[in-house]
Amino acid sequence: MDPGFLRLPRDRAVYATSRSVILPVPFERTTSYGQGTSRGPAAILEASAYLETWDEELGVDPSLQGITTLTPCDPRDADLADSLAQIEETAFSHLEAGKFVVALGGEHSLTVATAQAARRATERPLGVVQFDAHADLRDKYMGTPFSHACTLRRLVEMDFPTLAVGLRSLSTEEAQFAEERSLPILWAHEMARHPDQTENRFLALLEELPEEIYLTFDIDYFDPALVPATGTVEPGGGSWYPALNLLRLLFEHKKVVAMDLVELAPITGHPASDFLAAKLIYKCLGYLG
Ligand SMILES: [Mn+2]
Repeated sequence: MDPGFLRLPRDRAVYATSRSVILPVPFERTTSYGQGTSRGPAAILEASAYLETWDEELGVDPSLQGITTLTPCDPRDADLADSLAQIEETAFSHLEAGKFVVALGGEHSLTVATAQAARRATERPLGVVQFDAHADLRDKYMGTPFSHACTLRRLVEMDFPTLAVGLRSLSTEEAQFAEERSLPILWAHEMARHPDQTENRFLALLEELPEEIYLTFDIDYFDPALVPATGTVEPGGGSWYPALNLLRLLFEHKKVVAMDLVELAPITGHPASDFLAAKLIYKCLGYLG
């Protein structure tokens, strides 16, 4: 059994009084290059045990809000569609109970399930904010429409308004689809050229989205010099504090109802990426307030 998130004392990890739940989803079926995202949740939980719970930026201890770590949701005997349906039902049950759900991937394909669960639970329009190197707008990839490379395409087709941040890799087909649908995208090259304008542009694009938001954070958003432990690395990604600033703005300006962190593929002996992922989640729980 993995330690719970932050290895909290028992009274801060009681389900009934927890504001948030951590849902490990070691789901990996369609990874195309590197593998190992199924080991992501355990690595994040392990690293989280060594984090300090005091947040020096916020001047509070966000763990006092209560954080329960759930049994992993790992429907590995079902086919892809059934697996996603099981993940959706699991996430939905906790959202319906009023919890802020943090899904730990696993590969990006699980987001279709968790975002849909969040929309059913809120019963209102739900925007999706995606931090990612890749557009994930393919119609099909390696024979399946449920691939990690198709996640945002499915969400757009399900009428989720989206905002993508940090993109720096997509196919011609994906670029055409984004253009046709006028999808809002904050490109990595623009963020690099005009770093002083990034926050204002992010806020302006955010304003166009519904009040309630699902956050999907693909760890390959970050530069691989900072986070090498992911399946499909792309140079030129984000760094730590600018990413935190954008996340803080997101939580301040919108009601984020659930989130995931996906595509961490731990490298044995190099725990820096695992620690970054664990801390990123804890920072988000602090911004949730
Ligand atoms: Mn990606």
